[in-house]
Amino acid sequence: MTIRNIATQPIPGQKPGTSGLRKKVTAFMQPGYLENFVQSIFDSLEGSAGQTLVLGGDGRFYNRAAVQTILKMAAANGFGKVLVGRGGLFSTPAISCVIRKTGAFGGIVLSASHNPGGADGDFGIKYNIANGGPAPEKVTDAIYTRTGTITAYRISDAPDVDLDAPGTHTIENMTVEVVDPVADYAELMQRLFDFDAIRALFARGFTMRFDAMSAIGGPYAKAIIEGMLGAPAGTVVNGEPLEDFGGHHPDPNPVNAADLIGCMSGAAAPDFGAASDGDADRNMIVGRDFCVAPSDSLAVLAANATLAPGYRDGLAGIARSMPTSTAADRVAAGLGIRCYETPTGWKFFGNLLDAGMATLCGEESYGTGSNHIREKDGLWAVLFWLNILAATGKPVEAIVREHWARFGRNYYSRHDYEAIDSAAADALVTHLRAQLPSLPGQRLDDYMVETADDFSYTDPVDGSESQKQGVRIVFAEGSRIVFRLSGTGTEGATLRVYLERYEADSSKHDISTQTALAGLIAVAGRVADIAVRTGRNAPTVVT
Ligand code: VG1
Ligand code: CO
Repeated sequence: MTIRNIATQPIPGQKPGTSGLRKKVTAFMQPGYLENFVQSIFDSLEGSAGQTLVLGGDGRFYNRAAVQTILKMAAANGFGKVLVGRGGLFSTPAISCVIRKTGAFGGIVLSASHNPGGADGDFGIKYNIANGGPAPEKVTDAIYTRTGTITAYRISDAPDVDLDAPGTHTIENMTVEVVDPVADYAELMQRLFDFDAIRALFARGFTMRFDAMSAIGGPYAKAIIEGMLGAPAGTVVNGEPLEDFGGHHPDPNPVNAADLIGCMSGAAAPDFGAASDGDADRNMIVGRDFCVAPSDSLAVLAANATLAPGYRDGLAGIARSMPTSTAADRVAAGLGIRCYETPTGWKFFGNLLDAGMATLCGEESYGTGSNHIREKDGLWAVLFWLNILAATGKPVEAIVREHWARFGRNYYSRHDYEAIDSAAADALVTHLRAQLPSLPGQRLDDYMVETADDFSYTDPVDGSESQKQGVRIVFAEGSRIVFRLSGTGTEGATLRVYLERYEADSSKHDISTQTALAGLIAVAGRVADIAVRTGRNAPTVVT
């Protein structure tokens, strides 16, 4: 075995977005593409010599090859040990769990998460720091800067490691330990939730359908829900991780998980439905003929948190991303705790969790989590719901309706315009920004603008600042429209329009969401000139 120094040159565009670097898998497979980025990560770290790294991915196309390359590069860059999931697999929450549990230096997550996979799909890579969470912007900025000056990468010419053989292997002076990707995570879940009560619920005949969308959530859901909690075999469907996710788009929402939504309708429907995304950090919660909006899910979990053993002592605070509905704020106010508003992306929750300022966090994009790890966690949310269902004996819909009756309902929807022209998207945002000073005090149809700004965030823990995180127009009585461009897409630009309207009156909680928001949708279209500027008459995806 020898370590080689391979000459390379900077490859433009290796800028991490909302959650790591995501590109078409064909881009990642270009010579030096992955290597340049990985070397830039390693060059940006201080004190990594002899340290432990955790490594794995969601099993999408190119996962195995990328794991082998990174192992050889980690050895050549002086790491002492790498813990890699069997088969090169780890869900994003499980990597976070293992980094924390083993006190590792950091981790590398291979995933493009909710983006499609396969030979024509997307690939991604993300660095996580010692707290188990995604690297903050200070670190990702340093990595990106390094990609612009890199001249060589270091790699061992050792043979491939047998990733299917649990146990210890060596590359140069580095140990590679192939570990069970599920065990530590399952053990943590067992400590947070009342497994006895959930087991008794299933024993009473409670039925569930968990759709893992042929992604990495399957092995975790099978081991925990069917294995430890005794749900019948077959409760978890699409439970085998496939390189192309079986052609599914592993982004759990009612559009992409239409099959699950279909199964949750009618008299034969199971009591409870759930799905997770490519890397198993997102969750969708479904009752019989009833979809739970992610922002509502966060609020319901917060309001009922003390039913779960891991949260029995209550919450220190709640955090949500700015575009997420303010339903959680109402719960926080009721509990007398703070609700923090952060930019989009889980990396902004890390400091609040580390400082003990927030216990639960969530995003409107089907992401929920807590201080148990530093990533959002799909199965965690599903188990939390199961715990609540077991403790209350009520169906999903009743729990949500009672929540609305108590706190009011935040009608909420996100409209995505995918793969639009990048220049047109930028111009649309510029046009919105130009209107910001004149909007407050204006009446737009039925809505009076109270404030309008481009969201900027100052981290209350380290004072770091993030600007231009989304244009928001806030109306009297709490209605909002937020516009931002996606930072995870790989084709053109994606415009996200977030719409929210609060309704306190419980006799008005039965309107369909799009009808309830129709007035705001019209205002959004006009203010941003969406149809003309995007060339689209309707959004690509409505969630
Ligand atoms: C999207 C979501 C955001 C989420 C991010 C990563 O980002 O809106 O809330 O944190 O994906 O989720 P964007 O920039 O495309 O809006 V995942 O499951 O891809 O790690
Ligand atoms: Co994800």
